[in-house]
Amino acid sequence: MFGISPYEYDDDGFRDCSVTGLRIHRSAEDMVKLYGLTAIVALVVGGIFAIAVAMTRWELVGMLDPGQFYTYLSMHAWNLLIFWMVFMEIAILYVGGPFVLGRRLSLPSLAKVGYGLMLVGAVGVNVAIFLTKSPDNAPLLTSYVPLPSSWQFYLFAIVFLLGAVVAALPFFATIWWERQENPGKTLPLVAFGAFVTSIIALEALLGGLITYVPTLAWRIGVLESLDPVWYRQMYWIVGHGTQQINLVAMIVIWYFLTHVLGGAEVASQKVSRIAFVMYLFFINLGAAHHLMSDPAVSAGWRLWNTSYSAYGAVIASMIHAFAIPAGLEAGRRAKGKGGGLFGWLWSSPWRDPGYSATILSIILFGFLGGITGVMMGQMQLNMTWHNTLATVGHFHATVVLGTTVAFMGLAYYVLRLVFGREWVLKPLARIQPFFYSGTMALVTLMMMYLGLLFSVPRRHPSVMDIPGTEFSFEAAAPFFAVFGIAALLAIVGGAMFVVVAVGTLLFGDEFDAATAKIGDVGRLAAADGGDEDHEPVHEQSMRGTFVLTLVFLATFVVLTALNWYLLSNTWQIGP
Ligand code: HEM
Ligand SMILES: [Cu+2]
Repeated sequence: MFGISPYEYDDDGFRDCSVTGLRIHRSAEDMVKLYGLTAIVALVVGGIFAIAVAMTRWELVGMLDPGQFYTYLSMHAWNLLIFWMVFMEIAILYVGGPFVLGRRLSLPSLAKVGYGLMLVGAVGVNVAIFLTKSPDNAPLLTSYVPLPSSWQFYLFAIVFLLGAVVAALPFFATIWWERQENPGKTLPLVAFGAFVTSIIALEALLGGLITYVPTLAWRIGVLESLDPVWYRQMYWIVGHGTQQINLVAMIVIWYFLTHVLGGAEVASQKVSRIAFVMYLFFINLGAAHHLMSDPAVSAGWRLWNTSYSAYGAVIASMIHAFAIPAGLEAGRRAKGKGGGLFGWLWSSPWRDPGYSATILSIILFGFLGGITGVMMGQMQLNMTWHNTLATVGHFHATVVLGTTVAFMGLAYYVLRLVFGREWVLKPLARIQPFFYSGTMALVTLMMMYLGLLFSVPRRHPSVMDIPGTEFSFEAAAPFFAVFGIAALLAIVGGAMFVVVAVGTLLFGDEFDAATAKIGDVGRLAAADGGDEDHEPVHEQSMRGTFVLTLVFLATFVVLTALNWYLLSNTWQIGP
């Protein structure tokens, strides 16, 4: 497909990847290309709208008027959070299933039908949002009832969700055939993680259909009314669920790329698998953390959710957060790559954008996205975060610093290993992950400060005041200046990725695995089964990771204490 792959396939349509050792079938490879490229188009569209949205929130520029702001914000959210991510995730399923298992993609025509539906849905949603006219409202991400959006918006959202369900079916069929033909074999960890991702995805997508089908019926007058409380509960099955697909897909990439590029060896596959299974049980309960300040939901449900259920998923995340760096440390020590406390980390291949993106994603997701998520997921602390810019800071730390950066890292390797092209503009590619995540980290921090210290609201085009009141946010202006400049730089960082990716596709030389530098473990075959001639991984020290864990714990404690202190200052108690 696209006629730009230099690879040759055997008579059955397979080829061997000399870098990963995977046996790849053309049916899956073509679809990975198609979905991956479409995702990048969505990233570009959403990124362009980021400029206008950020430059409106920076009052010095004040780009859009209130009427336009919500339309642009909705375009930003749907293209990035939904279309960029979900197209990419289907590609990841096809890598995690057929690629990793060395199989052809089952039911390939459904992959095409699914793609067609998703594309029609995505284009339709874009047009519907862009043409929104009163009395309809731009939907934002949440399209909360009873505010009406255009019926076309709901319709195309349904088409997209349906398409994604159809696109997931070939993955399930591939796994099913694998089980039929090899009943005794366990799935490799990456395929197992992809399988868990797909089950969470299916739950989320079905939740989305349960939400949007009645909403469409209501909008076109078939249903007289729709209960807003019901809507909010149902909506967050898909709203939260899609974020958990992002999370689990990102973690699968972390395992995959630290292994292929950095030589990581997971210390206990069993523990990592258990952590994936815990997600299945607990992650959906987290959906209620979006309703922590919602008066319609009972306090009992909120307490149960915050105090017990959510932590089942948090523990699973903590297990991965330990297992991945520990696997990297042990794997690299065993191969003699760096001693001392952190030698294994400093010596690792930071100049490889696939690798640096992965490590930056792990660190920044953990420290900025993860810690803030657990804090604001507590019923009490939620009161200081809810509906302020701090919330937006939190989720840009998860979906941008975490998922988007990890997806970019994977995309660098899809360009090389699937499209068979060597990167162009290598110096630019080398700094891109650092530049993008560094500036974006600043953006998220500023959003958090603005929200927590000044209570600047989210989703608000008029920044320095609240219209109709005496209220002024003047004191926050310096933070907005840093935010605005960092946002512009972050957009440049995103554009750098697109320039390298598109340039590579159009002008890249043929990728030569024999001479190219791939991480620093060379041509490590994923299929090598760990029987290389190096020291046993289990005998390696993991003290570096242990120290990092203590630093993480300390940060967690300090930030939580600080947040409770800020909460205690919110209201004066007593005379
Ligand atoms: C350079 C990159 C980016 C910048 C500068 C940026 C900036 C912003 C700003 C200023 C807002 C509006 C805050 C408000 O007024 O409430 C926003 C909202 C949002 N952004 Fe981004 N963003 C970027 C990338 C992304 C990416 C990559 C994603 C998803 C993967 C994303 C997802 C969202 C979502 C879901 C919203 C909220 C929409 C809503 O409230 O309904 N952003 N962003
Ligand atoms: Cu959530």
